[in-house]
Formats: sequence, C-alpha cells, structure tokens
Amino acid sequence: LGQRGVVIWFTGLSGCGKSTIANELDRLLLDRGAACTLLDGDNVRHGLCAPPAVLSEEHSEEFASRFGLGFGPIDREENIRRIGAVTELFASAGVITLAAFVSPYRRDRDRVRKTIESSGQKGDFLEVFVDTPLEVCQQRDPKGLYQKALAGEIKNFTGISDPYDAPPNPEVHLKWKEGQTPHEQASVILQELENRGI
Ligand code: GGZ
Repeated sequence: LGQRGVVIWFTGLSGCGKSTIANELDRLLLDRGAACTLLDGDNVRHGLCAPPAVLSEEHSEEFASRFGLGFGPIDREENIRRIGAVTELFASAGVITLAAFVSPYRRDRDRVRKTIESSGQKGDFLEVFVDTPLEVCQQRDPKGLYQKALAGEIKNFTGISDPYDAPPNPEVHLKWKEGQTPHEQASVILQELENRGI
C-alpha cells in the first residue's frame, strides 16, 4: 500500500553488467513484495523500438526504416525518449521501474530525469552509473560485438566509435571492483533505496 513509483535508470557501456545487476535488483525487490518491472535492450529493442517489419511482414521497407531504431545519435535519442515515456507511465502507477540501457548521451538521460521529476517529485529518478572500465567490457565481450566494432563491422559502437558521456552526479556510482558479484552490486542499490525511504 502506498508504494512510491520511482525510476531506477542504469547507464553504462555494453557488457558493463547493467542488465545482470538490474535483473538481480528486480529479484531482490520482488522477494520483498515490491511491485516492480524491468525494461532493457532485450525486451525493448525487439518490441517497442523494433522496426515494424520485424513484427509483421505487411509493412513496407520504408515504414520499417522510418519507425525502427538503430544506433545513430537520432535513433538513440528516440530510443531513450520512448523508454522514458514508458517509465513515466509505470512510475506514475506506483511501480518501481528499472531501466537498463547504454543511454550514452547525457542530454537524453537528463531529459528523462526532467520528465519523471516533473510528473512526480524530485528524487523519483535515480541514475545508477555502472562504471566498468572499457577494457573489462571488451575482455568480457559476451556477444562478440566489441570484436566486430573494432573490425569496423559495426558502426557507431559506444566506447569504440561513438562517445559515452559518464554521468557527473549519479545517485549511485557502482565503480568496478575485481571479484564483486552482481548480487553485491544490486545490494548497494537496494541499501540506497532504503536510505531514501523507498
Ligand atoms: C552500442 C550496441 C550497438 C552499438 C548493438 N552501440 O551488450 P548488449 O549489446 O546487449 O547491449 C548493447 C545494446 C544497446 O542497446 P541500447 O538500447 O541500450 O542502446 S542505447 O541506449 O544507446 O539506445 C549491445 C547492442 O545493443 N548494440 N549495436 N552500435 N550497443
């Protein structure tokens, strides 16, 4: 009863651990009986932000290229705008909403923050910077994307051929430490939520 809807926004490089930590936090919150939900690249880029042609063969190529999102700056901006709008809907319904996206541009993240704070209150948007060094992400390379980006097979790849603006003042800064588990990192966020009375 009376749960406050907030947005917990994870940002960081591909392979930094955002989705894993967000999934872990989601589980910890569910265990505590919280109403929460998780949005990440896996469920959003294949649905809300996928080219319509992926969803139905009846759409024309042109329609698909107008509405499906890639990784150019305008596409990323639109991706984050759509996700921001969805997180606002969930949060205003009292749901703790976890969003895990590279979201490399500070301006796009700050816009979502403004949207959330203006429809709710200050403190309803918590930015979590998953600060894992590029070298570590590159070494993990679970999908082989860094290798492809370095070979020039993927354009505009964050950290390689596209910039990442680190958040200057995130509410939670998860600085990478050798051997730390996603569970430990999620627990740091949970503690921060408790400290803030969420
Ligand atoms: C960054 C890319 C790119 C490029 C494909 N740049 O590790 P992943 O695979 O699972 O997470 C990355 C995901 C990024 O999608 P987002 O929606 O989070 O990006 S953004 O917030 O910038 O809109 C990566 C994969 O998609 N991927 N191409 N060029 N990541």
